Formats: sequence, structure tokens, C-alpha cells
Amino acid sequence: PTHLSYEFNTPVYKGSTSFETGLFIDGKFVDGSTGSTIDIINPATEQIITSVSEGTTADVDAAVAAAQRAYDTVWGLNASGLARSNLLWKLAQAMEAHADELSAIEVLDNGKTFGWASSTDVALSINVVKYYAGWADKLTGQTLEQTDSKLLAYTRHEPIGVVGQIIPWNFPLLMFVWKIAPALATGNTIVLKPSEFTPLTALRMCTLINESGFPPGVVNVVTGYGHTVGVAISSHMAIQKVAFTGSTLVGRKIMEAAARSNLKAVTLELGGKSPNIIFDDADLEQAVKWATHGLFWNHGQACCAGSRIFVQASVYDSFLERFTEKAKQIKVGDPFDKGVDQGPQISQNQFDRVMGYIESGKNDGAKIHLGGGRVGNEGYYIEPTIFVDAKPEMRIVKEEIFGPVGVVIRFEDEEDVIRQANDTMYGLAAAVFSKDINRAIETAHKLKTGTVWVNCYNNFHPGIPFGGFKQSGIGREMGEYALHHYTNVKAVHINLGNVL
Ligand code: TXE
Repeated sequence: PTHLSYEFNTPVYKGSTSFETGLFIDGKFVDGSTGSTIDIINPATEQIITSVSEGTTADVDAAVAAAQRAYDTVWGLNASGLARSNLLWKLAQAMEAHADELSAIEVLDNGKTFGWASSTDVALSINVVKYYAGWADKLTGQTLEQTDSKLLAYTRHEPIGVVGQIIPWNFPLLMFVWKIAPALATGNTIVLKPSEFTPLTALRMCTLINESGFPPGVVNVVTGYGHTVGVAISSHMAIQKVAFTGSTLVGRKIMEAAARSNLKAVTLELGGKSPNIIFDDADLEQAVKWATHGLFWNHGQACCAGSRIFVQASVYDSFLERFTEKAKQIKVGDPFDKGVDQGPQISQNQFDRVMGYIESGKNDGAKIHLGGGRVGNEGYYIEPTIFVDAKPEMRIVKEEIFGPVGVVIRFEDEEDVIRQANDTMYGLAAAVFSKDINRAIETAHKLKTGTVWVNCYNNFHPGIPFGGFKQSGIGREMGEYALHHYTNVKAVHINLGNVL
């Protein structure tokens, strides 16, 4: 197996890390079956940090076999809820003990700022593990009343078995935890593939999982590409459920692979083009603050990014002026520097893609109000960018850009804005700003999205479900809702008196 040792000697964090980076199968780090590796790039410098094993179909088979063994012997129906709860709790404590180190690895691998990595990614991840530790010994079925007193029926919420999980690069640790925590709480074993761009925190977590005392084989991590490892997971005959976060394009492929193989259950958390609606009676200062956070958080690489900002005509000019001022203050630079708000995009590919969208907006006739260019000439940095005068049919209005690029659009009244906001194939999130609570709630109920934030943006809580309507996905993560996707309901009928 490969190994990463790294000294962080940065303005915001001084410390070091050292961990194995092979495939994590049956509680051990092993080489991939072919021995080939994938270079992992620091997006801030474009330099290689390390390389990780390139997994194959054979490696996925080995991981599934280990997961099945663990499920049949030490996990699944053989581990009590309390035992699972205790292990998850220990994992949360191990993460707390290594919180700064995990944050630093995330910054190095992903390019997000240290401040956000620690205050959001790592802090929320720890809380999600604790939250599901709390559920593990409180999972119950129902006793069902029958009209005949001689008949009894009850349900059991049994784990599914070996589950596959495929995650993206925008929140590498958080997505890892959103996936594994509910699956482990309910007694499943796991074969997970991190993104080929950002596997490092997932691998660091494997050591913490071992140290916390999870039996070997309960969590397996196979690093590698989507078209090999991802396909092997989504089409595996012994995996009964696959959970995916990533693009709508790949989500479709996952469903096809599931349908063609064993009809495994599928949950998907996909893209978005979320509307942020600012009414004329909004507290404009608050609206500006949240709209900035909603669009530019994580460099726009958030599935719920508020990338279509609808502003009511009478406050359009004043909102735009203040929003532009606020966006100008965003400091773009090295994510390990003090006072930096925005680091680089994740990869050359994403950089090119986002710059391509900026070009398409210009060519289609929209006007750049702010930004639009590259920052510096090393690292994948892009200026916070605001478009105005866009038309509904333009690509920058319709498609997910996944970068620090948004459009500000004028609207007339409620009916007009709800029609425009819902005019999209996506339905992940939305926000409404108004001091009139009736107006805000009425609008929230008319929006076809899985989340609506009122007078805020990007609020997350382990107990509150997150997921999409329409082509933004299937199923929910977090909260009690996520547990349902990781259990099979079994109905047991009992005849108490020879009733025919
Ligand atoms: O995502 P992919 P990409 C959107 C966003 C972004 C675009 C492209 O718009 O610009 O997707 O990003 C694995 N079978 N989102 O190309 O390809 C892949 O290895 C199985 C939104 O990086 O969807 C990685 O682990 N798996 C999103 C994961 O899928 C496959 C977050 C996601 O990669 C596979 C990321 C296949 N055939 C991108 N092909 C969100 N909802 O937050 C790839 N993968």
C-alpha cells in the first residue's frame, strides 16, 4: 500500500499527518489487483500530493466478499444496536481528536478554506456520526392490530446487507459520513468509492474506523475511477442497495446499471439550479449576506448553490448594488492563508467547464456585472462572477455551473417568480427572503424543491432531511428519513389459534 506523510506549515494550521492510502478491504490496507495508481493533485498549486491505488472490478469483488462475511458473522443481525451505537460514538470521538488534521487534509485535497473545512465539513460530519449513533439502538418496527384476536403481526426493520456508496469531490468527508453513518447505524456493511479527485479524508477515516474498534469488513473503501470501480459497484449482483451523490448524468447510469443487474435499491443526490427569491419587503442586508453565502460557498461547488437569484423589480437595483459590493469583498487565494474566503476549483476539468459556462453566457448575450476571469496563473482560481440581463433559455440560467457564477434575474410578482423558479428540471433547494411570514410560507409551499430556506441559506442539521424533487434525486439523506433507505421491512404474521 502507498503511504502519505505530510507536514502542514501554514498560516492557519501547523501539524502533520501520516496514513496509509491503499485500498481498505477487510480492515487492512492492500494494493489494488493491478498495482496501478492515480495521482492526487493539490488544486491550489496543481502539484501532485500523492498517489492512491487504482481499484478494479476484482478489487470490488474482494471488498464485497469481505463485507458479506462481516455482515453474516459480526455485523448485520449479529451486532446489537447498542454495540453499533457505541462504535459510532467512538468514531465521532476519534474524529474530534483529529478534527484539525482532517480539516487540513480536506483543504490540501479539495482546495476549500481551512475555516470552512473545520467549521462546516468536519464539525457537521462529527455531529452526523453522533446523531446516527443515537439512532442505532432505537430502531423499532410496529405491532399491527388485526381484527381477529387470534392473529398477530409485527414488522422488523432489518438491515439490507452489503450496500454500495459512491461519492463526489465537493464535500469529500461530509459525503463519506452522510453515507456511512445511517448505513452503519442500521446494521449494513459497506463498499464505498470516494471521488478519484479527493480520496484522502476517506482513507484517513479508515484508520480511525479501525482504531474505533469496528470489526474488519464492516467498512471497505475502494479508490478508483467511476467507469471501473463505480460501474462494478452499481452493477454488482451481491450489493442490494447503492447510494450515489454526483451529477445527474452519472445518476442515470447508476440507475441503469442497477436495473440491468439485480434491481438493487437506488438513492440519488444529484445536481441543482436552485432559485433564491428576494421579495421587495425583504431585509436587504440579510438577503445580500445570505445570497452571497448561498452562491459562493464552497466556490459554488455545492449541489444546492443559490445560482439563480430572483429579485423583485422595485428592489432590484439596490440589491444588485449591495450584492456586487459584498461579492467584491470575497478574498480569493491560498486556502491555507488567513482571511481567504474562496480557494481554487477542484480540477483543471472543472475550471475549464466553469470558464466555458462564462463564455457561453457572454456569447448568448448576457452581461457580466462582476468577475468572469481567472485569478493568478497557478491553481484553478476563478473570480466570483455575476451575470445580469440573462434570458430563461440561456445555458447559464438552465444548467448547473458548479462554480462561483450566478445570474441575477428581475421579477414582477409572486406568480411570475414561482413560475420562473419552478421552470427547471432540478428541484433540490430554494430560498425565500421576505419579512411577511405569510408570503414567505406560501411561496415555500409552492416551490417544487426538497428544501426551502426562509431568510437564510445552506442551513444543515443532522436531524433534517436533505434531497431532491424531480431530476435532483431520489431519497433523503440525514434525519430519520435516511434510515428508511437502509432497512428492509419484514412483516411477520403469527397465527395464535389455528385460524384459517
Ligand atoms: O461528477 P460525477 P463530476 C455535478 C456538477 C459537476 C458535474 C461533473 O455539475 O460540474 O457534476 O462533476 C463516480 N458509474 N456534480 O464529473 O462524474 C465518480 O468517480 C458509477 C454535482 O466530477 O458524477 C465520482 O465518485 N460511478 C454533485 C462520482 O461518480 C461513476 C457533486 C461523482 O462524479 C460513474 C459532483 C459511473 N459510470 C458533481 N462515472 C452534487 N450533487 O453535489 C463517474 N462516477
